[in-house]
Amino acid sequence: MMKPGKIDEQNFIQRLSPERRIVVLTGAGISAESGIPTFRDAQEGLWSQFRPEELASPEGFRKNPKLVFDWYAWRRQKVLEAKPNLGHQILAAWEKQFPHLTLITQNVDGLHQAAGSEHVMEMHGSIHRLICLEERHPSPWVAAGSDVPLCPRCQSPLRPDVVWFGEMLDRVILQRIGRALSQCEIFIAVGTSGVVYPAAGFLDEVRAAGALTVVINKERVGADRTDLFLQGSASEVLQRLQSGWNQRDQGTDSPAR
Ligand code: BJW
Repeated sequence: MMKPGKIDEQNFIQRLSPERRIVVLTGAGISAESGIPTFRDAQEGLWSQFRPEELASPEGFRKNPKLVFDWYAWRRQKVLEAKPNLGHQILAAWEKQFPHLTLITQNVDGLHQAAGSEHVMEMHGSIHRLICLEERHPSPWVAAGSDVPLCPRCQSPLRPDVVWFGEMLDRVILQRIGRALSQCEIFIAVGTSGVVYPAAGFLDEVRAAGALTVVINKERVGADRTDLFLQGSASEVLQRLQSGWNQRDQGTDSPAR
């Protein structure tokens, strides 16, 4: 394994190639430039008095379903008003440029798909769907009245189809993620605080197995655990990598092995 910071940006661009098995993991930071509050910023205003675990957990929902439902309805409204940004668009273009790229997102906003990414692994579900609490019957979104809406089939409360703290991730998605990570040669984490498992463990896992790792974040998060740390906004850094790749692709440089 390389020591942290052992590779520079130019060297990384040289190593990119359509043959490489690349995994990109995105977090809330990539959608921040679309005006979507990051997960930990989403406790703003009205919601600032609550801890994330109170709003994003089955216990929180059972204790105060209307509060949690309203928080998700507020966040979903922000998402519906948002547009994907350059960061999402570049990753959508990478899906075509790099045929062995796997895009895993912790985000529930659907903005990667809105930007044109066709194969997105939404590991924490989607804010655009509802399921019922007891049987997980799917339902389209319905607004809450004075209480949370109920499942038309079994009358249990409807909740967003997202993965809350203490809940298991979808088994099939986990298997697909496991396969992608086991084959991964280049791992890029974009805009995630790296505190929520299992996603928080991916970087160490692939790095220990010999993959090259890159972390992109506005703050110095994870800089000491990765081969390359690029500080800046997701769209700015991805754009820089994209132009470096375009120049290399049009030039005569051959990829480093
Ligand atoms: C920018 C930027 C810009 C801003 N450009 N960057 C092992 C050890 C310890 C605990 C556990 C463990 N395994 C499991 C657990 C328990 C728990 C957990 O991880 N707890 C931790 C808090 C310690 N995990 C679970 O419960 C998971 N389930 C599970 O593992 O099941 C088995 C099990 C259960 C119980 C015990 C043991 C095993 C499920 C986790 C589900 C997480 N769900 C949420 C809510 C989803 C729905 C919703 O969105 O409301 O997912 S929580 C929340 O965090 C959300 C996010 O997807 C996730 C990650 O957040 P993210 O994306 O990193 O956002 P932020 O806001 O934290 O960070 C944004 C970053 O962007 C910052 O760094 C900024 O600097 C940066 N940034 N602008 C670039 N423009």
